[in-house]
Amino acid sequence: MRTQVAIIGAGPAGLLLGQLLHKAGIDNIILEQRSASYVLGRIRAGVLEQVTVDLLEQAGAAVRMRAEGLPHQGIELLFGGQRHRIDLHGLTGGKSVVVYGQTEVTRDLMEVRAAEGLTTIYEAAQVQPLDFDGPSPRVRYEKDGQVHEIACDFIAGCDGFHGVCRASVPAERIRTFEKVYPFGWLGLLADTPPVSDELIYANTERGFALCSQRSAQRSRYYLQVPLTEKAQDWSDEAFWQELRLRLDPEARERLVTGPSLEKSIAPLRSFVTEPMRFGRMFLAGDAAHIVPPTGAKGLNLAASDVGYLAHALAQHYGERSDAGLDGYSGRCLARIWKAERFSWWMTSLLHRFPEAGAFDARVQQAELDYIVRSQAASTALAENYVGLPLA
Ligand code: RFL
Ligand code: PHB
Repeated sequence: MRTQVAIIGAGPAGLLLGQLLHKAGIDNIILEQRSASYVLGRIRAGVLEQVTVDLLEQAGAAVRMRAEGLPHQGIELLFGGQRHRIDLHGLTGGKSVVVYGQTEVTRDLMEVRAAEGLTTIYEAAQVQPLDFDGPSPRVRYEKDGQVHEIACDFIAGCDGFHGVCRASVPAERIRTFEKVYPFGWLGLLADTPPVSDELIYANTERGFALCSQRSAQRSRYYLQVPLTEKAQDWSDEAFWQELRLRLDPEARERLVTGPSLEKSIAPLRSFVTEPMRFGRMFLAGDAAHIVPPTGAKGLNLAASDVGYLAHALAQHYGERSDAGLDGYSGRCLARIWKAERFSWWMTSLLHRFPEAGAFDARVQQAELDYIVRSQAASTALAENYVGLPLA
């Protein structure tokens, strides 16, 4: 088998890249180790920046998002028992975000890919990128007990944090930066109306909480928990009780509870790989970087990486210029580090850190109070939250 670009991983990065390349007339094959239904079962991100929305439009995968996505013009910060609105729209000259689940983005991309008749090989085992330093890279994999190889011009490593692409690079050619946080997020999805029209980010003495949503009838909530906790030890009732304790009285009153559709714990981590190109292999999305979810940036960074990569590959094939490919790492990393900074900052601002003392708690409260009272400070939060422009 031969293709121009072999894409490893059918998460949002791989699927969006495949579609953007197809629109540019570049053929590609996606290899995914899991089944399509497994990929769709992972409940993750919920907030899309305008840059991501635009790329989904460009990919021809935005019809349902336009109809069902919920535009949000503000978020609420809850601290000291009170909620304060950050007017994203007003502070950024009219920008907003769209609340639309990663599951739905993935489903839409899978559907357009299938409708175009493009090849995705699910349940591919032992996937291995080979010879990416030379002119003729290959990807080897096993399917139904048989070994296959795909010859290609380029490999796109869109295989997430635990993928094989980054792991295939010799250690001396890669530099990583990492920060692990001493807590995780316990998430719960339920078919109940959201407690508020807008997302609530809560800093409380009992820890962080986030009230998010997927639709007018489906809510997504998160609680900061110690890393020692296990999702199966949390009954739905225990989750709702703890959430109530982290809300303000009005929200507590309005909270509608119900049986969970999903409950899981995600650890929080900041992680960056430099560079993101190794010969003819390019890393994109969580394969190259991780942010803690507090800034809602992970999926959006995956989208902007593949936006840059698709553009660079189109330049390579269309204009015979490698300027975009040569500049890929630098261009991505400039944007990634700003999102890393914002996500780390939002995490530090809103969570309880086990080692923090009374002084740190007062400083955190003072910073929150400053943010909601100062137009300059709330503008800085708003412009990062809606997403910095593409360079
Ligand atoms: P993914 O989604 O992990 O997809 C990688 C795919 O590669 C496959 N794979 C392999 N395939 C073949 N061979 C191998 N050896 C392979 N190894 C792995 C995997 O099976 C998988 O299908 O990475 P991608 O595409 O880069 O997408 C990144 C996003 O999924 C991630 O950044 C976001 O979900 C992060 N995130 C959020 N991002 C936002 O922008 N806004 C949010 O509101 C937001 N909330 C979140 C989040 C992540 C969370 N968790 C659980 C980590 C909330 C949570 C709780
Ligand atoms: C979500 O809805 O899953 C979500 C929303 C905002 C975040 C993180 C996750 O910051």
